[in-house]
Amino acid sequence: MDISITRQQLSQITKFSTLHPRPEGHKYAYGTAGFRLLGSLLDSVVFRVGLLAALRSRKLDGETIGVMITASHNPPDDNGVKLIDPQGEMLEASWETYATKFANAETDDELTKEYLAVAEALKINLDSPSNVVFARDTRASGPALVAALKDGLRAAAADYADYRILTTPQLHYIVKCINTGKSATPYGDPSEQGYFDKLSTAFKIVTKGKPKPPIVTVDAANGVGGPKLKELARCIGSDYLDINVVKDEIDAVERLNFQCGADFVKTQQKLPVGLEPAPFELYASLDGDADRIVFYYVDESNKFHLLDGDKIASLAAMFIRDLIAVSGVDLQVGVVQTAYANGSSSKYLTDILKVPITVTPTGVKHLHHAAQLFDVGVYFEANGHGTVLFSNSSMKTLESFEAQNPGQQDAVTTLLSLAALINQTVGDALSDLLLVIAILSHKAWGPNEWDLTYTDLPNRLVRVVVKDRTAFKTEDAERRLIEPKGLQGNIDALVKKYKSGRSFVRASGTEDAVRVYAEAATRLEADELAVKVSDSLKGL
Ligand code: NG1
Ligand code: ZN
Repeated sequence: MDISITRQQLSQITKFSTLHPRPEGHKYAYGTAGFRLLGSLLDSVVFRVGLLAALRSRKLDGETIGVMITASHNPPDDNGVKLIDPQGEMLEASWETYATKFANAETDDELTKEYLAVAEALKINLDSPSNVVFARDTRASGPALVAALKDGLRAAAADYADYRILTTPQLHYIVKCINTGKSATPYGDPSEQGYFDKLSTAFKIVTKGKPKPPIVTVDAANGVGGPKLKELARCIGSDYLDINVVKDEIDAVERLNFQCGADFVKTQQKLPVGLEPAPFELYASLDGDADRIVFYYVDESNKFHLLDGDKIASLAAMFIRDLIAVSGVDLQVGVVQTAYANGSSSKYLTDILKVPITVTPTGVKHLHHAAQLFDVGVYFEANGHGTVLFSNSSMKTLESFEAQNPGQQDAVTTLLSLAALINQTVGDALSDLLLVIAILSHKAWGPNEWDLTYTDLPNRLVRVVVKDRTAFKTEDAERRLIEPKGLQGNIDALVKKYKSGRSFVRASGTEDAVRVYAEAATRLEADELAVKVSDSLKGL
């Protein structure tokens, strides 16, 4: 390592850092969603994330790292930042600790020391190439945070490219495209147009010869998904698809995720405010950075029916399982869920579809890794974040498969096009939207036929504030408590009293509280079970 370059870089970091002072008294933590809090508290954090991204790229021989500035479904005044690893995956867990350390360094000097300490511990040559790309959502605090990020990247002497406003999954796509560009299997053209072209071409192949799908109305949460979806729909063309985008006021920044969007619809179990749906038409809501989607419809009596992440996973698993069966390829589709997946969905997958399920702790990175173990791994959180991963070996199997008849050939072509249609890096609301529309079009189903595949068990999610949430330790993918001692026995005794009863308690990873989940055969019983389990936490 060239000493003079190192010295120069460290002095630049100290110098630039004085422009991005750390607010006093705030403790930052890189959690499941990166750093996420009030935008006004993030300037120093984003500057420091720039330094870390530069180091991460150097550690990986100059592979490109992504930085996304977004707070997803959070309110407009929040913002956040997270790193994207070279294959478009979430940041490797061991680096989350460095991110937290950087963010909390008290002084400019301490920060510079931390930077050097990481470089030395991981044998990173500060003189080596570093490449970073970044983008942001539509929040008002975005441009200033981008400026802080650029300062961090300049201070650390990284090369960077600003992709301006993108959805989170678009940036994941671009990172993977850049890093696979020279490989035997390039993922795509590393540009927004490349993303639109890849999805629209795949959609047209998957739906070839099928009737044009009925119109879909999409609530874009007044976020970045609105303009991007319109552009995607334009690329596909109105001969193939009719999409009506509502809640697309990205300039009315205070309306972002306000009384609309995927999180509102899922947690409130109701329509976005102001939407007046026609019975049995398909509706969907995105979140603020377009990596989550939930669907819904109303019936003839205007009753709201939610089609959440579990319903999407079941639909996708069924469709892919059937295509594999028709094609005769030797591949296994599996589904990854968390404990929050509705019990009916798990039963449907296991008993009816005979598809294996893995249950992981909450957090997309756990689901993603577990899905990689299947030939074709479908994963979704109930809240609508998810995707379908095709392993490298299944891609090779499909590409080299010699079909014996046109039916087999069709099925293999559809499977290969699905792998292109579905974002292979991360849950992507736009790609998931097209996936669902394509499947419904194949089956000639409307939302109610899809809904009929199984009936959700009534459920209730309660947030309970406790003295110390870290006292809650779980096992069995968060489905059982090992501490506080004795509590699980009480929960078991309560659950036994309810038909189809299930309940579990775990500490939230994103809020200072624990969550109680309960489901049972009827609405009344699910509510009662949730209340009783919550009551059993009193005094803790
Ligand atoms: P926590 O706060 O750990 O329950 C929540 C969601 C997760 C996930 C993360 C990250 C529920 C019950 N939990 O986690 O599914 O989306 O936020 O955003 O929905
Ligand atoms: Zn999101």
